[in-house]
Amino acid sequence: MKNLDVKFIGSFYKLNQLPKDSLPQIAFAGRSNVGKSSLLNKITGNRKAAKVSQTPGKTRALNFFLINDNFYFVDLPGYGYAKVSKVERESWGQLIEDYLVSSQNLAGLMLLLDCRRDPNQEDEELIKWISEKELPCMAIITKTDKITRDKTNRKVKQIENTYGLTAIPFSTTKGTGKDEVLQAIFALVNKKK
Ligand SMILES: Nc1nc2c(ncn2[C@@H]2O[C@H](COP(=O)(O)OP(=O)(O)O)[C@@H](O)[C@H]2O)c(=O)[nH]1
Ligand SMILES: [Mg+2]
Repeated sequence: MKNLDVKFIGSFYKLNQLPKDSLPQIAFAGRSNVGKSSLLNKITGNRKAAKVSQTPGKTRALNFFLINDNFYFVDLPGYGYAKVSKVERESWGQLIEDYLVSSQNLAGLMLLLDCRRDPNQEDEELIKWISEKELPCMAIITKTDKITRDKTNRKVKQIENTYGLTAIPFSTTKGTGKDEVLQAIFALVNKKK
């Protein structure tokens, strides 16, 4: 697939700052270090997305990227970072929940899960919020180059059976899953339009 055209739109800390147009939005979530920036790099074929998302300060914001002048990627703050205070952690959670619950243009959530870990409480909360809204949620199982193909298949089945989500295995080093993730995203965008 061709590279995507990526334009950084802004980092937002409050819902009333978000773009007011009605273009579909695809949100990306996951605990910090799960491989979200690497995935955004890989699927867009563009370093801009990940670079912005790693700028200090912006890691706590909703980072909006306009893709192909047609829809948005919304990079949600990573969670579960040990050095962060409880109060700070709760305020991020609140921003994410408010966004997921209130956004009219959200086409779906891509939830990144490390293949070697079990989903944590925050992962499960996200799944709950999005399913209460009856919005599509897809799991992306990251870093699958770290485990065998057998283990990857078992992990995919486990996530699908436990949460009722479609799960896509992904690896930035091997390039696994790029086309599947992009296809899923385009399908969600077209469904929303
Ligand atoms: N082996 C392997 N390492 C990865 C993969 N994706 C990300 N990483 C590594 O995991 C670490 C965190 O990645 P990053 O994209 O910054 O995670 P983020 O905090 O979720 O944005 C970095 O050291 C990456 O090089 C992958 O598919 N395979
Ligand atoms: Mg990152």
